[in-house]
Amino acid sequence: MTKLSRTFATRTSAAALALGLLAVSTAEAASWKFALEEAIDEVQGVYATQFKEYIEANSDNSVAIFPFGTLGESADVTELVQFGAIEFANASPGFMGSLIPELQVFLLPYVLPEEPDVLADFFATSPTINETLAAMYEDQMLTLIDMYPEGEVVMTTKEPIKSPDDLSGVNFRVMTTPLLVETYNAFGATPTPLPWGEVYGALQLNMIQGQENPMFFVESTKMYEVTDHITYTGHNNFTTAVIANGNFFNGLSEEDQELVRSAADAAFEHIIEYQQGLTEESEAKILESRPDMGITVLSDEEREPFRQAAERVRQSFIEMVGPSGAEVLEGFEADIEASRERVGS
Ligand code: 6CS
Repeated sequence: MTKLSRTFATRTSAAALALGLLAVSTAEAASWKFALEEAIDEVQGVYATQFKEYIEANSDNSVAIFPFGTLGESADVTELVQFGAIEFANASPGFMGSLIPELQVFLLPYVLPEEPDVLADFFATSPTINETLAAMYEDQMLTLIDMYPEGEVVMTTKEPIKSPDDLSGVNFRVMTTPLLVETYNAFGATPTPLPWGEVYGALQLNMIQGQENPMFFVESTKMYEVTDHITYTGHNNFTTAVIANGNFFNGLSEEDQELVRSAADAAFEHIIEYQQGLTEESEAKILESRPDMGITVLSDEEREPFRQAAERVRQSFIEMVGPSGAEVLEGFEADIEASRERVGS
């Protein structure tokens, strides 16, 4: 609905009120709740703001955004969507492996493409994501609305990391998905799954000595105050998903389903563009606040032992998830290849 027709709708509501028909009219305008795993000025907040603006500019519906913490941690907001207490949430695969084991494919090291344009094309077009995995969400009474990357993951630690040996004895925080425990075991660390809200304090108290996240998040959550070294290993890009309650979404009119899909498309385009240069800007801000922060980009040679460890993680994924995992991984890699050819990289 355009802005003009919204004005018209308001006038129609006034007329409906006069005729005693307001209940019918207001039932058409819905108010939806969207919970995030991040703050409003972080990547998920920027996406959700664009999504909200699109919905509100094109319909009578409205979206209320609940940033990280206001309704709980990642696990809490996923449950709220499952119960239908809220309509939308970010639910990153890093927290979803127990519910949908196949989603752990996103956590496999050195599988997602590093080139941003290939990555964006892959998320937008992959049948493995948008059909195979989407059907697995539906089995859990969830509708997959969108998936997008949030940036290259870096390790932040108290001591410099050049090789898996340097991770020996390091309690390394990971998100709660089981495959991340396999990954950091293979990388030589002692993996410690924790919800996000406990990470800063655990680093401060030296209960853990490392964690991984995209650079924008390292900057915005001030990880540079409680860790001293950043290492670019090139092993992954952070993926998030936007989910909706399945009954809610499937019960929407075709028009509203289309509205949500279009809002997600607009927000996807915006968030991909928004992230151009974000890692570099975030690194510069970190160095401004903490000029002595150690920053290391591992060379190809230095990445090699991590790549070899990744082979073992791949085997663990197939053993843990079974034939459906192997099928998803095969589809995933074929879709990445197709994106490479399409983008010409
Ligand atoms: O590491 C985490 O738990 C968090 N990282 C990001 C980039 N977003 C939300 C998530 O909770």
